Amino acid sequence: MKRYLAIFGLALLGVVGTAQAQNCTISLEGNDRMQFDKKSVSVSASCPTITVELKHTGSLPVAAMGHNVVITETGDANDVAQAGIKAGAPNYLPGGDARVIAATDMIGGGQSTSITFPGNKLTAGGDYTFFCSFPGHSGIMRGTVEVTN
Ligand SMILES: [Cu+2]
Repeated sequence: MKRYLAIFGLALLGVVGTAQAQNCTISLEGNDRMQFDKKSVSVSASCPTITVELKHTGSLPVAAMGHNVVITETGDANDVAQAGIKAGAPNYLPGGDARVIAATDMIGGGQSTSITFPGNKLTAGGDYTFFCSFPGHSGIMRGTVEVTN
């Protein structure tokens, strides 16, 4: 009987896990070859809080190979990246820009950083992009943020 209960319990956990499937963390790695480890990430707009984690797995200093993660609507990504270059070091990000939905600190090799933002800043099914705003990086270091409910 105990065994059946255990199996039933596991099955139930499986069903609940699938039904919620809420992903509240975006986790990315950047390296010394100017690459993120993912081309797309998925996150749930229903999360009260979304965490963006960035780990720089390289060894080059932030001034030479800095990485951050900036999230904007896809239509704003190029303009925000340009504004970031104008804004200059160390963050390469326009201050107080409403088009920036979320942005981590700029970090160098061996460092990690994370930020949180409210899930309701995203809309399920919307068209969002993540990119690195370090000069020259956003063309390659970018990907899709898929937003589910
Ligand atoms: Cu970068």
